Amino acid sequence: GQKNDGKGYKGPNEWLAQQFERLHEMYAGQVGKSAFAIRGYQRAASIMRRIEYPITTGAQARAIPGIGSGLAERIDEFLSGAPGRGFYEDTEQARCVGLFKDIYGVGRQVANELYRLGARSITDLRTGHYPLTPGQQVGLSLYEDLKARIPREECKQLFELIKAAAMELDPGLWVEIMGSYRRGQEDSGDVDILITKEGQNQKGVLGDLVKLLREKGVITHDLGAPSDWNAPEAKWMGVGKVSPSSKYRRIDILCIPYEQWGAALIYFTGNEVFNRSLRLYARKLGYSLNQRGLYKGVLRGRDGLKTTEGELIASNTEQDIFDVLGLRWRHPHHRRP
Ligand code: DCP
Ligand code: MG
Ligand code: MN
Repeated sequence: GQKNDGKGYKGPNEWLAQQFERLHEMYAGQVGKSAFAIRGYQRAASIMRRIEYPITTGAQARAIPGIGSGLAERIDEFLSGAPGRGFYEDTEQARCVGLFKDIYGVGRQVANELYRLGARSITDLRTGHYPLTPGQQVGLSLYEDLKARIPREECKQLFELIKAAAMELDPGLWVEIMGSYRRGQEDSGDVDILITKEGQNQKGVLGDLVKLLREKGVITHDLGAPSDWNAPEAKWMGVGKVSPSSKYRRIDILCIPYEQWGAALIYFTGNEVFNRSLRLYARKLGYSLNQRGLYKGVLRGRDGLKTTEGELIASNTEQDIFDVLGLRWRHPHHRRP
C-alpha cells in the first residue's frame, strides 16, 4: 500500500471501506432504519481497513468475522457496480426525504420538492430560502423538540396546566386528556385535549382558552386555528411547553357540543386503527359511526359516500354507543385492533 498524507496506512481495501462509509452516512439519521444495520456499515468500513489482503468477492469476505451475508452482498454490489441496495435504494434523495418528512407539516411530496430545490439537510432549510408555509416554518424551527416523544408525566403536567386555565375561565367545563395518553402509553407524540360544557355549548371558550394559555406562556405557537372560533365544534392545533426550560410540545385541543361527548371520546381516544375497525363493524350492522355519533338509516351511493345523514341513535356516552353495537365497553388501554 501507499502512505496517506500522515493519516496512516491505506490498505488494499480502502476503496471498499469508503463505499461502506458512504452507505453509513446515507443511512445515519434516516427514519425507519435499524440502528444496528447503520452501525454495521461503519464496522464493515473499519474491518475493510484492517484486512491486509485484497478482497475480491463477497464470498471471500464472508469468511471474515463480522462480515455476514448482507455485508457480503453489498461487497459484490460495490465490486460489480450493480444497482443494488447500496447504489440504488439508499440514494441521497431517499435519505433527505426521510429526514424532511419528520418536520411537522411536511409530507413526502413537499420533502421531495425541497430536495429538488437543493436542500440536503435541516441546516440547509434553516439557512436558505425555501417555500414553506407558516406551520412548516414552526415545524422546522422546533424540529428537534417536536420529533421527541413526550414522557407520560409531562403530558399530565401540560394537561393540568390547560385544565386549570379552563377552570379559571369557566368551572363548568369538562376537560379530558385523550389520544395515546388515555390509552395508557408511556409516551406520546402530542397532547390531545377534549373540552365540552354540560347542558350548553362551549361556544367561544376555545379562543379565550388559547389566549389565556398564551399569556401564561403555556401555549407558544399556532399551527392550525379553526375557521370559526365560535362554532359548536372547533379544533385548535399548536405548540406549548410546561416551563420555559422544557421542550416545545405539540398540543391539539378539540371543543365539542355536550351531546357528542361519547362519540368524541371514542374518536379522540383511538387508536386510529381501532377507530377504523369499529366504524367498519358499525357499517356491517347497518349503522354509521363518526366523531359526532352513531347513526341509523344512512344512505350511501355506489361510491360508499353518504347521501343522507340518517337518524342519530347514540352519542352521549361511550357505553351508549358500545351497547347499540352489542359490544362490551372496551377499556382504552385495550383499544387496539
Ligand atoms: N384519529 C383518527 N384518525 C386520524 C387521526 C386521528 O381516528 N386520521 C384519532 C385517533 C387517534 C386520535 O385521533 O388516537 C388522536 O390522534 P393523534 O394523531 O394525536 O394520535 P395518538 O394520540 O393516538 O398518538 P400519538 O402519541 O402519536 O399522538
Ligand atoms: Mg396524540
Ligand atoms: Mn393529536
